[in-house]
Amino acid sequence: LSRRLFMGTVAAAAIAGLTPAFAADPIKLRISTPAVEADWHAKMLPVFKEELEKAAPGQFDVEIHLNGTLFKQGTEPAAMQRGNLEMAMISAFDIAKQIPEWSIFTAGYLLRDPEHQTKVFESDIGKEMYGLVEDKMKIKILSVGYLGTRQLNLRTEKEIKTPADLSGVKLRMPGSDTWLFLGKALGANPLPVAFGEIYTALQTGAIDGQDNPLPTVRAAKFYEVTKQVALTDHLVDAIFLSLAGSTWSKLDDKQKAAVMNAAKAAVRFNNENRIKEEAQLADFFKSQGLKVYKPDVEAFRQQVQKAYLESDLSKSWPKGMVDRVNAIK
Ligand code: KDO
Repeated sequence: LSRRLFMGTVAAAAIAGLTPAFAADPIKLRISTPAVEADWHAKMLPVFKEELEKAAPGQFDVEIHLNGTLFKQGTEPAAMQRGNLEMAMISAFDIAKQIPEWSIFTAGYLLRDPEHQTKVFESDIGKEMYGLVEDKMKIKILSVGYLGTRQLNLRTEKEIKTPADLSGVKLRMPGSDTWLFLGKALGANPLPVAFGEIYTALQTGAIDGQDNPLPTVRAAKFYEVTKQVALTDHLVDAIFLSLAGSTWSKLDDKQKAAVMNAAKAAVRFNNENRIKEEAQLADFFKSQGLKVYKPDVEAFRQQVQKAYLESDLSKSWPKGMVDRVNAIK
């Protein structure tokens, strides 16, 4: 009977003018992110969708949910692990909550620039660290994207030259221990606030400032409610375009390759555009009336690196990993 039913489905598909392979429901891939529409990691998602459609027509149904409307910032990994979400762009900070070894990539002044970041994750280090995420979190990292280099962006007037100048400054950080650690290591008084609430918190003075890469300061319009940017370059930040393991394991080899290639194309689009824009934004913010300047970056580097190396976080880093990361040229 089941065989006859199956034949019936094929016949129905044939009548509808479809081949059986296309008659199957497309695999739904919902992507949830707090990113705003104007930011490059949001703009790269239609690229992912288009590339995937080209490589595997009709086989996937990609839905893009921005502004944290589907899942709140930081809740995406758990949602993927429970089978409630197929895709997200997660951070090293999200991963470090479940895999302490990963806190190495939350450390300020470790990765040197976007090129170093890409090379590190394309090396054996990437293989090992992605493997941990696959084994322990059942999440498949498809590709790493450059989120930009994080800078201090404050609504206050006083220039920040050294970590001591941040003493008592209410610096918004995303809400997790490793993020707050970074804020503290910089010398500030860190306060957890969700990304979507930063603008209002700056406007009302609930916080004195926030840290994000310049393209995000532009895209989320934080420059409208702040007075200065101190170019501390404290974190070469990454986002990892990821798929729930339960979804990944349902794909055949061709589909897996199509998803991987689409992810790489999307990330390439993000990286190229973001790097280009990042280099031009100091002038744009100056034209908007903000002060943009270099503080004593060495003073920040020394204080931040010391804080990490002396912390409990660094005790969980894989042996020799700092040296291996530094050795990648
Ligand atoms: C932020 O909340 O500051 C942050 O930059 C943290 C990142 O990990 C990432 O979640 C990002 O926000 C969002 O994608 C919004 O750009």
